[in-house]
Amino acid sequence: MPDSLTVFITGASAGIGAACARAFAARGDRVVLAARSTDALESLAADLNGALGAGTALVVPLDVTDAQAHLDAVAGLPDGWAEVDVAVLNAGLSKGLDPVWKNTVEDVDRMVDVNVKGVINGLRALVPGMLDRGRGHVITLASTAGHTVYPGGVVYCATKHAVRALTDGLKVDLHGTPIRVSAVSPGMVETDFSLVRFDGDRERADAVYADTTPLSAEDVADAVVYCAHAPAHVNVQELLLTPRVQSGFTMIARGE
Ligand code: 8X3
Repeated sequence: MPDSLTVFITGASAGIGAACARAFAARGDRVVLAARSTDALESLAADLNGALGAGTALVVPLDVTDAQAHLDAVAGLPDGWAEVDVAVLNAGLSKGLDPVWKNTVEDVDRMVDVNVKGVINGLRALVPGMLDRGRGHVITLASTAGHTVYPGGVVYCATKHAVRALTDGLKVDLHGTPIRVSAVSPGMVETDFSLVRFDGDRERADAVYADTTPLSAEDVADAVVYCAHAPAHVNVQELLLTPRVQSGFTMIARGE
């Protein structure tokens, strides 16, 4: 792998995806910022290109649930950006906190489409080029929710179990090739995650992180960058990280 990587990041408009973009760019890598919300991407790209030099960040509008759009986005990358070294398949979300039989059809479709099919669409678009070039690294954002289940989060947990299965399965399918495959599985991270889950209910979202110290998006980005820049003979299969206050995946200490 070259020392300076071209990194394609889905869900790059906010949270962990945006933090990954900043972290990779800060160490001299170039970042392709993919998401539906192009206003946020343009602003992040302007920041990075202004601070670190033109050609640091490229904006690619992308709905990860659209398989053909994913293929077209990767095929349409301009010269100098097309050889993606690292794919950070980060786009994901949770909707609602209801028992599984009460989840709305819309919420279930959204979680499965983004979290599961979005990853598969990314693999279909990005892995063939890596195989052609004989180098590459796929990093998925899984979760502690891929290791457990908790009340109200069953569909979300199922999608994150699927992300871990897809990641482990990709490694098996790529056996004997130089392509690396990693999952980064964070526990509680303070981002817009809970705001999205609770449909913009700020009070309910803030209560999730009240009186405790969750991971930040930057903590998770550090882990992603570590996987990508580990020595070439090392494959981080999974990097599981939680805040110190989190135990047993679902126990959170407060008021320490
Ligand atoms: C986020 C972790 O436990 O809040 O992926 O669902 S959790």
